[in-house]
Amino acid sequence: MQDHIQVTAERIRRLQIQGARNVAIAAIEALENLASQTEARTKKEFVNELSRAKETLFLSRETEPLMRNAIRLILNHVGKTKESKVKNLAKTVSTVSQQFLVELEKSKEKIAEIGVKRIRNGSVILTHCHSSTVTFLLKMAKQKGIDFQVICTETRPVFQGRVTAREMLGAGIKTTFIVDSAARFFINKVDLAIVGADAITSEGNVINKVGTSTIALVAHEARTPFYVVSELLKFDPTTMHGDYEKIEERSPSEVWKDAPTGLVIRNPAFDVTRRDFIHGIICEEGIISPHSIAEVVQRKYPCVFE
Ligand code: RUB
Repeated sequence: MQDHIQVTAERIRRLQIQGARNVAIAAIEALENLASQTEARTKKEFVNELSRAKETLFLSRETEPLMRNAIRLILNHVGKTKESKVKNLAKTVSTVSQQFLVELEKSKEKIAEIGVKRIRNGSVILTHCHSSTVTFLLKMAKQKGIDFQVICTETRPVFQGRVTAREMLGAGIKTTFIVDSAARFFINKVDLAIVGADAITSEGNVINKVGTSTIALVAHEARTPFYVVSELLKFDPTTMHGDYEKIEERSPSEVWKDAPTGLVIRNPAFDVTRRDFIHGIICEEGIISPHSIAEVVQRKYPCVFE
């Protein structure tokens, strides 16, 4: 029963499923699949099975609060229900998962509708890595007939920027591809920098693909607005209690396959952009100041703090 969970976790670990939102969706679908095929005979067995799946999925990547919040939410529902029949509990997993996916989709649309208003004819937008939330927003802008262009960074070491570039071209958006270190060179031509998020801390700092904070600094110096687009559920509740967001460190071979022996290679997947460099977080509740994130999440998703 845990096979599908293992496979999904492995695909997430290997970046075959990439981007916080896609990772969360894959994890939810794997849980649903597990529930639908369960052979558990009692509620206890079923809950144990879900908990094991949770552990495996949580271990797949370190910096994934959206996935964690989604799984917590689903397991919370199962834990709280008075229902004891496994068949009905499995149905609960399916219903809650489906509701979650619908809400996630709605949030993405809402975020795009809000963000699109910041894109004007002639705008040049800089983005980093591949965020499905950012690309959805940009495609919506194109569909609305706004004439703008995109600059995307290649995003070393595993080049997720190429995914963005292909997607933008496919949508008929004029796109320029640059190496990460050229961000400073181009920033004065940029009207708006927009990036996604993997995690948001209680202090309003944003964790996203490594290199994001450099772009934020460069944008700050050039007085270019820097926005983060993110669902509120990327908020990490553990940071409220003093925990630091864990920054995943990936294999050195991603950076240099046949590196000389003895060379120390560091490969953090994410970095932290301080709230002071973020003009606003565009979320499903509107454009908010990073300072108010905990309050807004508390209002919309109190269960995250349980
Ligand atoms: C992806 C990345 C994305 C965020 C947001 O990193 O940093 O910007 O996950 O994506 P990786 P989305 O490729 O290491 O997963 O908006 O799709 O959730």
